[in-house]
Amino acid sequence: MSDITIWTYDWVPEGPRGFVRDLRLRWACEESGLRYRVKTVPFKDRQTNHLGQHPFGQVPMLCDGDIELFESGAGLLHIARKSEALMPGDERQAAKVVQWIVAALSSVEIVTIPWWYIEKAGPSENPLSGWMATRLDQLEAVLETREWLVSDRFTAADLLMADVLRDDKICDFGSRPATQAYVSRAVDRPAFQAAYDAQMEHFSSSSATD
Ligand SMILES: N[C@@H](CCC(=O)N[C@@H](CS)C(=O)NCC(=O)O)C(=O)O
Repeated sequence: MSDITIWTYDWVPEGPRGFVRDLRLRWACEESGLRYRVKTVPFKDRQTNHLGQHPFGQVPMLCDGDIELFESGAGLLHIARKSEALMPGDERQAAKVVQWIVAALSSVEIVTIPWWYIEKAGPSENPLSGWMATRLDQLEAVLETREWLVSDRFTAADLLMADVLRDDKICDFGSRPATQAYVSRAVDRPAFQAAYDAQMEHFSSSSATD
């Protein structure tokens, strides 16, 4: 019996809906067949209002019984360890899943997020475009050789890597057919669609505002 609670904001503006990182945890629960409930902290005054749960005032947080975690990667790993659906039982394959989860966060997202913010800010030359292109080309070379990152099947590593890459600005920056097909395969999964729809419904039905 699962006792998982995913914490997110009570409301966010329309722009980030569908991309708030509680979606990573919702998606992981959906893939694993684990039931979860959602609780919220106010978006308003977020910098200070839940520092007891998250030292940076962000979301998501995850509770499972008496385990309390912040950081979507930590929450994802916790959920993934509960089921073979996201984490292979074989120790070597599981280590590779952890490796690619860390890579998604600290080698790919570390480039995509600042690049995305600069790109969104305006028409001037984005100083991170060279770094971004190199990193995405390197990943493209990997994805040209395999359908999924580890074990010839979808794992938590793909969940996170695809979530890092799935924004249109990122996915459409240059032509990388293997990466684009990889992201499509991931987001076409029913578990992603269920998680996405649940997040959209959560924010659109909220009566809270900024
Ligand atoms: N490294 C963190 C990043 C968390 C993060 O950026 N959360 C966003 C929502 S997706 C947030 O809370 N933004 C509000 C803010 O930073 O004030 C994680 O992966 O959990």
